[in-house]
Amino acid sequence: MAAQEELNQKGKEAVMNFDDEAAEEVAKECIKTGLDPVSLIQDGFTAGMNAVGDQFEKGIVFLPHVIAASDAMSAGVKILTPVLEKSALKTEAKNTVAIGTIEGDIHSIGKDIVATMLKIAGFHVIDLGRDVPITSYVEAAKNGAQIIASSALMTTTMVLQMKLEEQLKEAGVRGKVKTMVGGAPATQNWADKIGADIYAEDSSEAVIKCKAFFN
Ligand code: B12
Repeated sequence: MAAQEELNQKGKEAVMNFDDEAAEEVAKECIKTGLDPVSLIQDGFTAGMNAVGDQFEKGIVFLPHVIAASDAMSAGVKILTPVLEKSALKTEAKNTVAIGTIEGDIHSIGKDIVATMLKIAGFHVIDLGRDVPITSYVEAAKNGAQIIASSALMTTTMVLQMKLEEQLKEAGVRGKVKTMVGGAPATQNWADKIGADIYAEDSSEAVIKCKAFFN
């Protein structure tokens, strides 16, 4: 197995074993050996998180396990983030993306990854956080953000992405910004239905589509 694959597998296992320390160790090993941190996040930690998500859906593990797995993932990502952001400083940040997890939704892992990858790609990213009131996105649009990005992980909260479209229109700023939606339940169909400009399935696609918008 190639070194990167082996490292990713260790990252996946650390998350599946709810092991913060192991996740941190894998992250440190990644930095030390000069392997790709983006691959470790996407093909290692995220793969582990998705596996735990599947087990949760099947009733094999329960909410405390999901919390423990997401803590392990966050511990690993936290070690990698400064390294990732260092490479971002080399590019000149000029285009602004305001991103947050929508009102009522506290799922932040995916949103954080998208925010980090956009930063690495040279965007100026305003992270609004999670459980973000619609009014905060509207404020960001008024204050000059060019892309308003919202994450929703639940079918109950994704409807608020539609409300966001409406409130941007009501505030008279919809024409000034592009909107981007994402999160597990969101699809291209959903984006089309609510009138969002960009849908991306994952962080790599989000970067490609945001770059295409500015070019
Ligand atoms: C981890 C997790 C949690 C953690 C969150 C920790 C954190 N800080 O984020 C905790 C334990 C806190 C949690 C809580 C809850 N959860 Co939860 N959770 C999950 C789980 C297992 C994984 C989500 C995750 O982090 N995946 C890994 C990341 C990397 O993937 P991602 O989020 O999909 O992000 C990627 C893409 O979607 C995309 N993306 C994400 N955001 C954006 C934004 C933009 C703009 C773009 C372009 C792209 C993009 O790019 C990302 C990177 O590739 C999912 C199951 C699943 N398989 O999705 C359930 C899940 C989302 N949770 C669920 C539920 C129900 C809950 C709770 C209500 C549980 C409860 N009974 O209390 C609460 C919610 C409370 C609230 N108000 O929000 C349900 C939602 C069901 C539904 N369809 O509505 C799911 C689907 C599980 C299930 N099958 O029941 N959860």
